[in-house]
Amino acid sequence: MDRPIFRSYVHLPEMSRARASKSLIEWNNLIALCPVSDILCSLEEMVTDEYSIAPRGALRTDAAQFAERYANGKGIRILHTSDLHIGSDYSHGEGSRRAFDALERVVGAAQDAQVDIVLFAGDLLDNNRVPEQQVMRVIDIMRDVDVPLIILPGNHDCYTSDSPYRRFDWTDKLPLVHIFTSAAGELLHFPSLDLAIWGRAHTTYEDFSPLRAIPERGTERWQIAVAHGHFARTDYDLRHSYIIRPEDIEETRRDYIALGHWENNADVSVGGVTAAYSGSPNRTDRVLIVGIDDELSYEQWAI
Ligand SMILES: [Mn+2]
Repeated sequence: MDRPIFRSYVHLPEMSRARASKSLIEWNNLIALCPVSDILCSLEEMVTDEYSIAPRGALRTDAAQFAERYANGKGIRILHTSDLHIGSDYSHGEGSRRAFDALERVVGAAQDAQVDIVLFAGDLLDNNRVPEQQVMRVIDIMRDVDVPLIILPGNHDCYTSDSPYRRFDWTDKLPLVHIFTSAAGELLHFPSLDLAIWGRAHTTYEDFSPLRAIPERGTERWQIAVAHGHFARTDYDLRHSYIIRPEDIEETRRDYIALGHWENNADVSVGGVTAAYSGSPNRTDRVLIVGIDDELSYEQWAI
């Protein structure tokens, strides 16, 4: 299989829908020659390019500048990232190397920004067959984080019976890790931060609506939800799985929705609800830092 030809179509950010359709037809001729995981990853990338929505806010490259804002010691900082796809071997076997490199830089950013929480909004792992050696390497890298690490299983690393989140003991070496495991949703409470975080794990490969019918806000001042799915702006988008409609976001009444599934950073705020895709740091070389003092905002952080 000549992968460079296959992937050449997915790196055209200006690709029109007509050209994308033509590419899809050409892809169909290649499908028999490609591992399914390659096709899924590349389709995700193309969809992301086609639906790219501009990120919001300035790109920070200076950690000190950010720290200054919180110099008074007040406020909460949360690092939001997603879609590292650890264990992916597409892209000439470079996928895993890039993903581990990105994970190390994410951990470095968490330390530099002195965040209170690190949030992975799905697809940290590329699939449920990621070997033990790679999972242990992930855990080893994460050991440098001394604040709560919250992991939402996405559609690639869904919490099935053979999930690496079940097969290996994450809490042994990461006492502050929390992995969402419930299809019904779970609410995590952080009393010292006056904050709650709600998340609903992907627990099967079947389709569902990640933000539909989420519970009312809790009693804490700040309410965040984390979800892994596809934001649909038009009926045309409804052909995708894991749909998040604009009204789903607005009806959460949360202060922030930390989204994953798209490879690019995108702001999809609706009404009074701030919502953003962090994008994959493997590709964007950035994470989002959510800052909460008297109000909530987020900034892109180059890593
Ligand atoms: Mn995904």
